[in-house]
Amino acid sequence: MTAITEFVSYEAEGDVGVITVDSPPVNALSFGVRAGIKGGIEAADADSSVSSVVLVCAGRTFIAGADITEFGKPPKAPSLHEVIAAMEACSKPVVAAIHGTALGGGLETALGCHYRVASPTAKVGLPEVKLGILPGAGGTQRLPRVVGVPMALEMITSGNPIGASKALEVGLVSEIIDGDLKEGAKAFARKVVADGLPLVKISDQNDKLKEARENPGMFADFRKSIARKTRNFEAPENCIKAIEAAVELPFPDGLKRERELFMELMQGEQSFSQRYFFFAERQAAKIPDVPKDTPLIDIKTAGIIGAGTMGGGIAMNFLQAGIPVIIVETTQEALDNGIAIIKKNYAATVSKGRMSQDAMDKCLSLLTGTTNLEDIKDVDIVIEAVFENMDVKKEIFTKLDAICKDGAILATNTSTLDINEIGAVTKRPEYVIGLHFFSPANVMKLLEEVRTDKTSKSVMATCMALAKRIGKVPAMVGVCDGFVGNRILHRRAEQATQLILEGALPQDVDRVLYDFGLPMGPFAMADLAGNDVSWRIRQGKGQKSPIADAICELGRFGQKTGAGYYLYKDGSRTPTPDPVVEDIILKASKDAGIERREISDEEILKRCIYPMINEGAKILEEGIATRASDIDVIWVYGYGWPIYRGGPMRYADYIGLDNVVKTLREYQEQYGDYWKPAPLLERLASEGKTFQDA
Ligand code: TC6
Repeated sequence: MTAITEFVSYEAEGDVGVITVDSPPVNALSFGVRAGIKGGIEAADADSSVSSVVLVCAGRTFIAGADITEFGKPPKAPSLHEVIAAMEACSKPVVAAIHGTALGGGLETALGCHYRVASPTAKVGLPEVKLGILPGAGGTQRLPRVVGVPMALEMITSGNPIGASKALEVGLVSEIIDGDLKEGAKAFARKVVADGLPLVKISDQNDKLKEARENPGMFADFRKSIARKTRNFEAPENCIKAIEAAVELPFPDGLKRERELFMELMQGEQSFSQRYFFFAERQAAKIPDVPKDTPLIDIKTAGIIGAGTMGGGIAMNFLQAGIPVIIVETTQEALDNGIAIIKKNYAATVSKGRMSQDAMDKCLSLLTGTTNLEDIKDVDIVIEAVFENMDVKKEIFTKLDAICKDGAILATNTSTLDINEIGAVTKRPEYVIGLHFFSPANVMKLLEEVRTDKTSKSVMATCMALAKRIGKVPAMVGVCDGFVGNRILHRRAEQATQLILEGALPQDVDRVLYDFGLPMGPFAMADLAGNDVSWRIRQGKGQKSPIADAICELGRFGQKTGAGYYLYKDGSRTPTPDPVVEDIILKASKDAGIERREISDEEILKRCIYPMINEGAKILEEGIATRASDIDVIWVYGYGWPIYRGGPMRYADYIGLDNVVKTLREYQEQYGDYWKPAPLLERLASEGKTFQDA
């Protein structure tokens, strides 16, 4: 075996030259891998003992893409283009042997081979759009030449991979290899030689482009079909333009156009933020004081207290991961209702074709309902999801402590209450943790995990791993009112309310935040969540909020009652501004002695977002969040902050912390100390640093 580079080796195995990439964790195309593959091809070409070549990867996956850590650094030859060109030009058939995932540059490398074979569990895709870029090594030119334009448009603009059997069906791979992949690939390569099959250069193939050449309207239709999903994103449009170039231009010119469109994206803020977020998400899964090898608690079964909206949604996550769930309610009626809703949700997913009937049946077979708390005595983890009341939660945790087996994790889904206080009623506070799911709990990706002063490392490590198992993205935070997500949300809500008192209307505030990229503004969100919940919390705390209270006093609890800050006519979910609400707002301004004024969109945006940033800085300073990027993960996955703006903290870095401080100081002078910049923010700004340096 010859080491071509540190990460790539070449060996003649009989009459097949085998190039092996071994660059953990995911065989990304760093300089050493690119140079190694090119060198391997040259070695195979020059090796008279071999008549074909196999490219295979060691470890858990084929090449998972370009090395994202190299982006933004000066390019180092050979480029991926040169590597792929060398493979296509090889005088002997080159076969890619794919296992795990062939993604991005990994699939582009495979498309540069003359043939591809795959193991049955392999997945292939071009996920670059999720990083705000496009497949820049010929992917937009080669993929449509193999699978046709409609499927290439779908794969490249969604970034979603396809499985091996689909890849076989559409001709992206030639054979699925059961058993030893390398041996299977070698046998395939020998067959290519024995049967005298051609050295297929995808760049020469034009047949699959014919359909689009004859139907240029295809692109306009496709643009329309994804417009809502891709609102404000730049990358999907450039992906489409690049595929159009594949149809309209000869291959070399198409490649050039792809390059221009790629560079445009690569140099933009959106892709910077999306690449930042890729690593932010992976960082968030790591807790600095919890070592990687911390022993995990085996979670085989779960108990969920409360079959309401949250409890039911939480249960669905576990069922889908194949973990049996016992769900507990106080009355049979509430239990039946809760289980009926779970079934209805699954049935809706099946009817949309997103789940098979078999999978639904399997999930439901893992679900048991009970009104007897004792029935959960043997589960490995309990998640309490009853309404937000400290006394109720304390009572439940006292009972759980008495009933549940030793070593069971006791988690609460509280979004505001002090979990140290909840843990203190048990004899096992080290097993108590917050697992804050976001509504709808079966859909939202975030799991805000809350460690108390006593939560053990093993419980934390287990819950981080569990999050991944049930398809969530976790971020670990500390105890404080509202934890990270809602604490920041409250700052925005305060300003949204203040803005409508001073002169804006709900639709103005909501429009500005929607245009910024959020899925909806604070008032539409309040109407969706139900205004009665916060009304009751205010009543409990003896607090008042003139506009919100007046709206609730009219029974306008939001979408569910057909009216809230907006009207929802005839069951519609589209908010319509309502003069009744405007009157309430004008009266509230008058009562408060406020002379209403015109408020610019720019002021609305800054007034809503800058207090969030300032609160984020305080949260960091207090050690409630470990990293600024964890706050961003929470806001992207829990509240729909646009990923192309990275998160509130990354957005602040983009604006420049000195600019944020300057505006906060101006507001402080105008409106008082609420706006005082957090000391951490002041310090970073004065040192010319960013939150990422904190
Ligand atoms: C592209 O190809 C563009 C080409 C154009 C060229 C002109 N680079 O996700 P995991 C790290 S763009 C560098 O936890 P999994 C990751 O940070 C790329 N590092 O594992 C983590 O490091 P840590 C297109 C990478 O088993 C470790 O590997 N490709 C890369 O849950 C494990 O990752 C993609 O977008 C990379 N490309 O999932 C694919 N990929 O341990 C991106 C991963 O220090 N990758 N790392 O935290 C993935 O989707 C997933 O990693 C996975 C494995 C499905 C491959």
